[in-house]
Amino acid sequence: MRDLTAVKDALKNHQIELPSWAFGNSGTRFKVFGQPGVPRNAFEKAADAAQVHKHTGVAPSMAVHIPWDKVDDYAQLASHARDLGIRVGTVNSNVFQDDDYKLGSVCNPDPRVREKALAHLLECVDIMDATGSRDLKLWFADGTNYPGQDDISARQDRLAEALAAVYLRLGPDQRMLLEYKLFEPSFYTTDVPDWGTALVQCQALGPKAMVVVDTGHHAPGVNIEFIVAMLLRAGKLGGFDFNSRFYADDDLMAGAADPFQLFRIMVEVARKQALAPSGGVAFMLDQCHNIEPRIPGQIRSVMNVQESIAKALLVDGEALASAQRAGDVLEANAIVMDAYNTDVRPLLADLREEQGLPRDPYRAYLASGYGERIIAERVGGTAAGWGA
Ligand code: RM4
Ligand code: MN
Repeated sequence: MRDLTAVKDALKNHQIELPSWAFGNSGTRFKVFGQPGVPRNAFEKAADAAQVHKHTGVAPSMAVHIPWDKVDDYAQLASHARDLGIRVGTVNSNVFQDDDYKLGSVCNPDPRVREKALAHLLECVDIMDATGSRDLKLWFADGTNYPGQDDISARQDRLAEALAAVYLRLGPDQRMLLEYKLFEPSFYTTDVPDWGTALVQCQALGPKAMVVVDTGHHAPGVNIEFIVAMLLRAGKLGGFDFNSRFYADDDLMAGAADPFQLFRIMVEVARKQALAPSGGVAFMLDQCHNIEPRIPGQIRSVMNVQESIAKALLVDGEALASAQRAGDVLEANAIVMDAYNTDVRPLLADLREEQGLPRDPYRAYLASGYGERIIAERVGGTAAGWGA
């Protein structure tokens, strides 16, 4: 059993970033079920994100998505967030919702469209300068639907060219995180479909280019913790987009479908000492709350991530290493399973209490009255949602 003080210290230092878009209305391509009290703009999203931090104590930043979170003055948004006790985190670019991007953005065969997409990515770096954000997250919907539609390798060249231009624009402390996704919206080829493609593109750029692992972006059955171990070994794991899936990119609450997978991923991260902010891994949520209330849904996700980390930290590293050296398969597996099967909820509740936080952030939020207040106050205007 690990030293509990060390486990608690690691948990205290760990930070989880919230996605602004989780607070707006979202849905499937069939229907968006709007909810009352939803934010109308990025400022109100920040207020909701601050509630998650207030009750959990571990979510001090909110990622923004441009143009969904477009504001006139980004420095003002950053200072508004600071006043609320949080900060603006990763800037997510969006080059997938404009008519021009039908055949792709930075991989489009038309140079005019490529230039337009690149200009948006560079604008996102300007926004990072204004907000003081470290990371630019790049996810491209680019790909093709039919064999022969475009040249697979020429599209990689166009991608590399755009990424190189963005890379050059980054400040000394800024990074770009390249995200991969197996398919959707493209169904035949996707230009960044997997960690191999993302890694090859990032390695060609340099140390400020890192790979993001979105847990929902793999084929069923893929061993994500293996990918995480490989990226950590290469020094290229820039961050996670946590969400949970049963089938494809379901974007459900982290840890909902397969908490054991989340634990196995965290074991790899914890064993490489990459949990602390100094490890350079951004732990972000990327979720949509289609049917459940959004703020408590985010709180639940944060708690699920925390529980998986606490369990990962409970793995007895020395005993595991010695069982592995001895080739004791059953003992090594038992050590990992003992940690997973530990109920860490009392440990986390005690830790929160020691920090002056509620023992149960989910119930504390429900009792706070904030949910009722925003329903009463946020009347009129247009509720934030996808497709800004
Ligand atoms: C993508 C990807 C990106 C997210 C968009 C909304 O599938 O996960 O990270 O920004 O969805
Ligand atoms: Mn994502």
